[in-house]
Amino acid sequence: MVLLGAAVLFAACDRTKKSTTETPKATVVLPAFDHDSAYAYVKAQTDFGPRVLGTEAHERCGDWLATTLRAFCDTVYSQHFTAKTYDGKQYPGTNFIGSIAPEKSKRIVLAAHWDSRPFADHDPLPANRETPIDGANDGASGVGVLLEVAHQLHENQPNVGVDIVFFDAEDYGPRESEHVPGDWWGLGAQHWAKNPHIEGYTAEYGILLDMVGSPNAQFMQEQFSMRDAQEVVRKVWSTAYDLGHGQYFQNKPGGVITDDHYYVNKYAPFKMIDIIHYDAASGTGFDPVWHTVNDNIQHIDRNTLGVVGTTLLQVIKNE
Ligand code: AHN
Ligand code: ZN
Repeated sequence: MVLLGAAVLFAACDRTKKSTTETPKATVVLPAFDHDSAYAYVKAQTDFGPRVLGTEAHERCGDWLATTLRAFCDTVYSQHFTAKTYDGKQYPGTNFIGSIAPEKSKRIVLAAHWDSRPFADHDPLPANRETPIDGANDGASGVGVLLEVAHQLHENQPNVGVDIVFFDAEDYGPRESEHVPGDWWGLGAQHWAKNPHIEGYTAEYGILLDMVGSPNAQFMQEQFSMRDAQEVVRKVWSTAYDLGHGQYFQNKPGGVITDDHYYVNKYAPFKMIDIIHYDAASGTGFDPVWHTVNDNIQHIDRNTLGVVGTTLLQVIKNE
């Protein structure tokens, strides 16, 4: 009887929670976003193997990204640069920019990084710590969501211009055990922010996606985003809430993260926020597979990709 009582109580609590944050109201129409398609785009990237600077997998995935973007965007730019990494090496890097409705002056940037980390320095097993990672979540998830967003915007032209930006060379920062002063993360974003694909380019604002594919991900309000573009954070989080995605987009402060958006905010003439999975309990602040060999396609949940994709499409529709 006690057990049954507890079960009923639990179910009641669960229902209350759902009705306030999860179940869309009858009037809410979710924008079309095919989470299976987004998932297939994530898998297509990880199928190349780790997209580490200087490797054939990296080059082949880059070619595929440009081709795929061309199917959905009016203009695609491949911006080549030299990535000078913390270990004294130099690699060819490429940022891809896909423009939708390039004639429109009011523009929104949607971004993610497409390279993957050369070493799993946070793996619990020391033997794995030099292994390059698939970066299914750390990299490919954001790109997969944005390719499907581009696909949907191609079917249904937005009222604003949209630029989809895939940054290279985000994740070649020093290992956790190394201490190398300098700005070694976000090399592609630093290059683009200082050298935009069009001279004098600017946008209303930008939204960066990073690690948007874990099951039941939680997106807290990242603190550089709040410092630099609080009104954009509020707009995105309240849009997600209105769609019934309040369980994912939580109105709570997240980490302080030196991600690609940090460099855009430092060097470009507009501000960018970061939608990034935050897990205060994991020890790293990110999800438990972060920078481990377990950041692979098995870890990706289509529902999370769908939540992020529909939120972005609704934000754009509201502009
Ligand atoms: C650091 O924690 C130094 N950078 C977070 C940026 C990052 C790495 N995003 C994905 N991988
Ligand atoms: Zn990373």
